[in-house]
Amino acid sequence: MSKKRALITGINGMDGSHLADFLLARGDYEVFGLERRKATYYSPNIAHLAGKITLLKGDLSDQNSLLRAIKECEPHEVYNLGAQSFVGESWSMPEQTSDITGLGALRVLEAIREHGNKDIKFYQASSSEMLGKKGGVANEETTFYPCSPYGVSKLYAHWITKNYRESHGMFAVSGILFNHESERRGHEFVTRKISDGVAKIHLGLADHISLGNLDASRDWGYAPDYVEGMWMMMQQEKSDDYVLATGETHSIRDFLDNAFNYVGIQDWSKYIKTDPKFLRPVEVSYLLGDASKARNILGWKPKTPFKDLVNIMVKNDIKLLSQNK
Ligand code: NAP
Ligand code: G4F
Repeated sequence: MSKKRALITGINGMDGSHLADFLLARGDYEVFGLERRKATYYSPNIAHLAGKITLLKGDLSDQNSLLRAIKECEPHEVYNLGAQSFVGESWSMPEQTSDITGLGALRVLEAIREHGNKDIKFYQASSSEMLGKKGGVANEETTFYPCSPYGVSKLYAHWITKNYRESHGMFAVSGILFNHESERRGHEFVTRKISDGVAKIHLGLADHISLGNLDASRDWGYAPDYVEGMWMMMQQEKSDDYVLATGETHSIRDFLDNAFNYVGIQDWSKYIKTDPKFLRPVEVSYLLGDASKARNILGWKPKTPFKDLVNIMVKNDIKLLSQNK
């Protein structure tokens, strides 16, 4: 039986690499990854996939490169995971964020439409950051109130995905994913900053971590659980929007508690410095998702409890730093 072909934008990001692992482990996919040009060729998240996936050069700001990638790969499924994904940075680069995170989705949809194969399925990586200031428990029906250039860009991408579903009859899914993390998370995000910082303190390589607002709460899950949910959405008869979330929310302080407890430290206050440069012009204080629709229709549920997620991340950073010591 011939394999399905999946094209993943953002292949070397956290989710892109986990999705590639998931699809390859299934055994019935050939995986293509879109990677933009960079000065060095080292991509740690996909180093283990050398020879197992095909990398195509392309950029979400360049329409023709996307069309060429679609033509070369002839995909059955396209997962648009590429983005300027760091909320904090979106205030310093609002235009670039809108171009890549917002218009990038439109360009991928247009490349698929231009290519003309109506059977290609499209997944858009939408975000709980679109909910922004809403507060409370959110599901697919909750009104959006984004409050960062990133959130606004994601909302454009979310709506253009729905629009292409409705106006062109495309199979175009939007996965509204709440925060998910893993040992492959970028170092500027708060969870990785903490796991890396705690590992350094444990190994005597640092004496503090500088952070911003410790009171914000996030619905944090484990990324490998979430990429399975993305795939499940793409296997449905009809395309739709789905929330993926754990249904639990924890503050940054809770994350710190768990991370420091893993290395045997109960009172972590002397290891944390607050630095105003990590505060945001507008803060999303609280995110909590209701993934009932995904549970009922897709049969998806998160498998990794919060405590395990924190332990996986701290353990991995201790291992990485010990190897490099
Ligand atoms: P990530 O690790 O930051 O990965 C983003 C990827 O996008 C990277 O591979 C990056 O490539 C690529 N990219 C950036 N600009 C590009 C451009 N101009 N052209 C082509 N590729 C470009 O993000 P993630 O956490 O895996 O998230 C995956 C997607 O889900 C993102 O769209 C994110 O916004 C969204 N999302 C994430 C979460 C979460 O909690 N993780 C929740 C909801 C939604 P480089 O390595 O070259 O920079
Ligand atoms: O880790 P964060 O930067 O993630 P944030 O802003 O929630 O965004 C992530 O999740 C979104 C889904 O809701 C994705 F769409 C997005 O791509 C990304 O993956 O910040 C989490 C919280 C914020 O409240 C922030 O103010 O942690 C707080 N925080 C406190 N100190 C910090 C820091 N965040 C960062 N990055 N660095 C700090 O020092």
